[in-house]
Amino acid sequence: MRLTNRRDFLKLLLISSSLLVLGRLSISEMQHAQNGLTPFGSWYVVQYSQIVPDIMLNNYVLTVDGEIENPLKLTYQDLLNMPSIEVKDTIQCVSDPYFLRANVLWKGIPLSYVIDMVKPKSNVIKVVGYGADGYTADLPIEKAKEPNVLIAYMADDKPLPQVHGYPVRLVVPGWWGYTYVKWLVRLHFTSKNILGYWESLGYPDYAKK
Ligand SMILES: Nc1nc2c(c(=O)[nH]1)N[C@H]1C(S)=C(S)[C@@H](COP(=O)(O)O)O[C@H]1N2
Ligand SMILES: [Mo]
Repeated sequence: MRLTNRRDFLKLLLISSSLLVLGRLSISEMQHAQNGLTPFGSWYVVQYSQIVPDIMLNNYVLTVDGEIENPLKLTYQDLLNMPSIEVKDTIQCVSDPYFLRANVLWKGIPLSYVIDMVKPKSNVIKVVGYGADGYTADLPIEKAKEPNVLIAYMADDKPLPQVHGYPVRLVVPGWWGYTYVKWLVRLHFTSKNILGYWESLGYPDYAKK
């Protein structure tokens, strides 16, 4: 009698712990429903400060400066007029890559297109992205030139949600989320080994997942 109870108790334990595991799986399955995309607007949010910039499209300017031949100030409309591509990608935060992740169909301008326009000097080694919240992340110039690295303004065919960087963010497929600068307002080309916010705190500068 006692033994049976104990067995039942163990069974119960086993069942409840497997339910816990199922519970964990079903969250991630929910996230990866429909074309493998995370339901729009339900992705994780990570930001280093409390500030969520509220950028008006009329005021938006992307400054492209540094050691380049043709510095630029691009309006939102300028960006819309440039050739765009779509890239399906998984954005993942380095601090909890299993849960802090989302599958997104991004649309934007290949960063390489803007690099060709501005003509970096031959000694440039990095592009530093600045967010309107003061955040920064750096990319080695070779990574920045890869064809699927985007200056993105759409996610799943809709404008970016405000918390995810509206109106414009970087998208760096294959690299950790901290390189995906939200509320992107400046791209700075440099021959110096500048480190971004998380890179300067010890996260890999070569942020390949
Ligand atoms: N401007 C800005 N961009 C940022 C951050 C930030 O704090 N400020 N956090 C980065 C980090 S650590 C991650 S994981 C992703 C999270 O993007 P999401 O909130 O759209 O999921 O944004 C990155 N881009
Ligand atoms: Mo992150």
